[in-house]
Amino acid sequence: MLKQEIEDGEAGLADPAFRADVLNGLAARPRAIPARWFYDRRGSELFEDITRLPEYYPTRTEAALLERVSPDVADSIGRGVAVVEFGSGSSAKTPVLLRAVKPAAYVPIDISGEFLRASARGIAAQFPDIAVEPVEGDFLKPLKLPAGIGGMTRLGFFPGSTIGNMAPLAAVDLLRAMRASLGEGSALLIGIDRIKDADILVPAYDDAQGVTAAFNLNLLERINAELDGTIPVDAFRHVARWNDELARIEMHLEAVRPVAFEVEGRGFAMAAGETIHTENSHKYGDRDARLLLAAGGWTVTRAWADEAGLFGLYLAEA
Ligand code: AVJ
Repeated sequence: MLKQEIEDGEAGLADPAFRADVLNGLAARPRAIPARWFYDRRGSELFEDITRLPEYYPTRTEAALLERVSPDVADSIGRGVAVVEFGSGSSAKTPVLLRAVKPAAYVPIDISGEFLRASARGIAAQFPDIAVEPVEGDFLKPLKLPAGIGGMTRLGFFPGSTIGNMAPLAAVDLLRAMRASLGEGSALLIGIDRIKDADILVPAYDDAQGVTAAFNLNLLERINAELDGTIPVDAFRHVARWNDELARIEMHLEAVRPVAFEVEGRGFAMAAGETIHTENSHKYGDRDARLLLAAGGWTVTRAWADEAGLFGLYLAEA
């Protein structure tokens, strides 16, 4: 069976991990479903649209920053490098780094094999001198890297402030897993979104065009399609709020009226105003970011931010 059929739910066979996360998450108090399940085909398209929104500053700020500092990264790291990208997706930010660093090898890692192979082919065509060796796998666990990059200096690349999706405990686990995968003496280039005024943060996650709302609500559509759900999507609204104590943007789906529905034959009821917590996006000040990296076994050697101080890029060594 094709993987995409499973993802689309056309074959009526749901991913067991999705099923477990949704059923457990809806039964839990507070109700919560992990953010990784946003990214079905439609969700990935909507996220691409989010990155182009006027209110969503992270993607364009990081891209401009990367453009500016890639030559400095190249100087720091030297030659004979293997760039290892964690959760490479479409590898959209990679060419800027590869052009500056001129690595001998590029190892994109992603759980979505289909996406991974397509973007690996694109990079290989664009950079004929770089050996492209994709690894299909879950980067949350230590991974065995291709034997071919054995003698090279490893430069891990983790852009997009994806680390912000994880609570600090999980973020530290991930940084340690990356250290275990890359090995001592390796480097990591990581993008981390900064704490800033709620007037900038909240609109970035609750845009005027309603794209982020559609992205959040699409999770309910996905549950209906893949898990035999009867959720009336119009009974929910998108909520983005800044949790100052925990320094994170939270996204929730709030029931606007009392609602009852089934998922995989199990019944659920929610009162008006009750929410399903769907995402955390943690933000880190400069010292918070350094402490997080240190807890994960990484010492910062260079750090950069855009002029407005919206977004940070860190080069660290294991
Ligand atoms: C992909 C996790 C970095 O937290 O900013 C964007 C996801 N969610 N708008 C983020 C997201 C809503 C994004 N990350």
